[in-house]
Amino acid sequence: MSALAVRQHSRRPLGADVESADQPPSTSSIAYNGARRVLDGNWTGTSTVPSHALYPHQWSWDSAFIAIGLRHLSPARAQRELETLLTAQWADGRIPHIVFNPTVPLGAYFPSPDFWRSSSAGDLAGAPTAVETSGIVQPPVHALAALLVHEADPEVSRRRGFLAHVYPRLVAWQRYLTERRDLGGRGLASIVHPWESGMDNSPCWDPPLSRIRPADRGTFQRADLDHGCPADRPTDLDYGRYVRLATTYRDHGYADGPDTALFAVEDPAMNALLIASEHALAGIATAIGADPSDHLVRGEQLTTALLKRLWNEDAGLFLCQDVISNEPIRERSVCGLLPLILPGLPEEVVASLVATLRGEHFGVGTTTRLAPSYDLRGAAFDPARYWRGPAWFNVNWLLERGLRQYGETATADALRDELLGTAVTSGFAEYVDPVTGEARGSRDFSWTAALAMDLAVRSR
Ligand code: 9WN
Repeated sequence: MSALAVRQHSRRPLGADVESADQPPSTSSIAYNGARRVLDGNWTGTSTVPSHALYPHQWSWDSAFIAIGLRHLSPARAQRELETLLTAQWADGRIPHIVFNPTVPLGAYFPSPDFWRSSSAGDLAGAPTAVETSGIVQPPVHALAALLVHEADPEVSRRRGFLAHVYPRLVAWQRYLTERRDLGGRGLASIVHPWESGMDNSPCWDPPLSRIRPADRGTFQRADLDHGCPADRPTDLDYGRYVRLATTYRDHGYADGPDTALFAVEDPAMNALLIASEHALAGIATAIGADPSDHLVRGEQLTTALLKRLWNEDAGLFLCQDVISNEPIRERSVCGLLPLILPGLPEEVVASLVATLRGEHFGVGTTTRLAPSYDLRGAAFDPARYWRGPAWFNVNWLLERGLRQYGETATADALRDELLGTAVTSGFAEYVDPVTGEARGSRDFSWTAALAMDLAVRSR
């Protein structure tokens, strides 16, 4: 079934059994019902795995996106998703990028808990002892998710004391990023590992990664190739470098500081999500009767720093900054378009971001169905390989939100329809070819389902 064939919208209730002799099911209904099947199948009882085969634990930014979709299915379950993640928060405020399920065999995913050794190696940084986690982080989508989840059913949220419970934890998380991760001293957070960006294999990380001596091949065993096609996944050389970086961070007790970091990059997407979540914290503070002003001030300060440090007028998007070499990374990645989700950007910046999204490098509305993760014209572009070209649903969901916020309604509507159609036709794929929509990576992927569910509900 093509995305076009399922693109009709009807006004029948979502979630209802949609087959009828006289009217074909709408895309929204098909997406909603399919998404519900995926989310129910990937639910463990306390949280949702991104994919049973490839990613059999709980992932940090996945859970935030998943909660955004789950709020339409069950607000209480969406709250539980975020609460479960927060039980693994470290005393220094960090939310680890993976929370390991102790019942899953060690060999099912690499790097496994015995690699990270969080409860011992992360002792000084305040890792929990009751649960094993990784020691790195992922983008902070959580406060945004928490606010949206609350708004889906404020009554259930109040009854469960949801916001009062998560607010101090989310504040600690955001402060970890703004205070301990400002490795460049420029008012922005740095990532210390490509996995922290969530866009793990982006060509943006190639220049800083090239300085890293890869771990010896015999010292680790990849698990991803047992489930994924090698052409869709990172190379062994990249993996060797990821392992070296993670090992070094662990062996320094997961301590943060400009002197110990082998890799430190200011990523515009990470910082944009940090700012969006700071605005969401202001909303949460207001909802629980706390003072939102500190969050609003920080949001503004961070936005000023983002514009001053990372905006690049010639490229028409925000560029990553290599904090160690003190050089901008001159690659066009979709991470440089994600600040479109921020409110109050200067008009000329918005116009330029929208033009770049539609232009020859990303082709939205012209040559691509969904925004690719990386420049169509870039030397490293590959439509199949993990974050080096394929389109991802979470990224495009964020872009849709940004476009809508700035009144680009027709482009936002078209992107929403492509997202819904492609989610269905790809079998809720982890990522897709941005031009053909062909499925890549794993299927029945949780955030693809959750965000399709969100768009299906909102498109009615
Ligand atoms: C490493 C779980 C995660 C996503 C990331 C995506 C991929 C892991 C991996 O899967 O990363 O964290 O093993 O490749 O890049 O964004 O959160 O879905």
